[in-house]
Amino acid sequence: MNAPPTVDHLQAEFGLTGIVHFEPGEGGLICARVRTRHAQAVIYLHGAHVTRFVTGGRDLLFLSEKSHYQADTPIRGGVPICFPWFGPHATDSSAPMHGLARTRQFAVESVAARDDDVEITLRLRPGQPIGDAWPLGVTLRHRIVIGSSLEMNLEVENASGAPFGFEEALHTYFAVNDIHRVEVSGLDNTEYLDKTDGMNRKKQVGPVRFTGETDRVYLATPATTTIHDGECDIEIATDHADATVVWNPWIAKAAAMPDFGDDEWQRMVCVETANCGRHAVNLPDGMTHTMTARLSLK
Ligand code: TA6
Repeated sequence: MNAPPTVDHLQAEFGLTGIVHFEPGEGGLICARVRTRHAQAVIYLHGAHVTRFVTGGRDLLFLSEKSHYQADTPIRGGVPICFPWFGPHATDSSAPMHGLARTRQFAVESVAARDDDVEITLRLRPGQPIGDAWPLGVTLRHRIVIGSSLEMNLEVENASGAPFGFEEALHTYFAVNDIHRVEVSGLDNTEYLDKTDGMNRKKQVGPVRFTGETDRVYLATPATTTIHDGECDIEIATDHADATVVWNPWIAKAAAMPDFGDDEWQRMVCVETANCGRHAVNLPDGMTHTMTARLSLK
């Protein structure tokens, strides 16, 4: 298997002067720093992980000050990619939470500047099957467009010779001023599974508000939700995503996470764009599925 490219090689092949710069980031992990007319962003090759997206003077993403930056651990915050399963593995309790992609280094497939936007495509194509969860011939691409909004396209290409079933999520951590003042609209009258209450099925009435640990998988969700934090609104527009996961660990769970500050629960909320559970994808051989989330400051 070829050695991963060096920072210098990546900068020489894909760098764009004054726009995209590849460099060692936290923990020596390689990242791309992106600067456009409308926004700045940071994207790690580790997990194809967007860790920052700053526009209108505000970073839309939360990044834990306690996050680890090492090859075998996901970065805490930003936009972790959950693939090819969401949550615990269905049968293997020793398998990592949220799948395999967020702790693997992606390759840079392309970098392009288009008008005021930058598009970076990162690719993960294991050289051999990973268990039976990721057969040979399945390629995962993360096509990220940095513009006045952050557009993330998670593309699964199946050339394995057989149908491929998977779950996926863009597990986005949003920065908010105070979770007690946050409302998430767009999920009214939607059914959800309450993971804090034995996965009981419930119906959302009005906007989602936060008064304790919140961990819900909303089903058959509308394409757009909006986070209101009292100072600004963040719109999440999606394509080909049938589930939305809403999570805040609150006090006890925050204290139990070594890579998360004890008080950081007050300044974040996860609103995740997903296809999981009954909305898992079954992709025929020869087909490609793309799930999109577009984050905009309103
Ligand atoms: O998306 C919500 C969730 O599944 C929570 O149950 C919690 O486990 C969270 O993801 C974070 O998971 P992680 O493996 O990143 O610590």
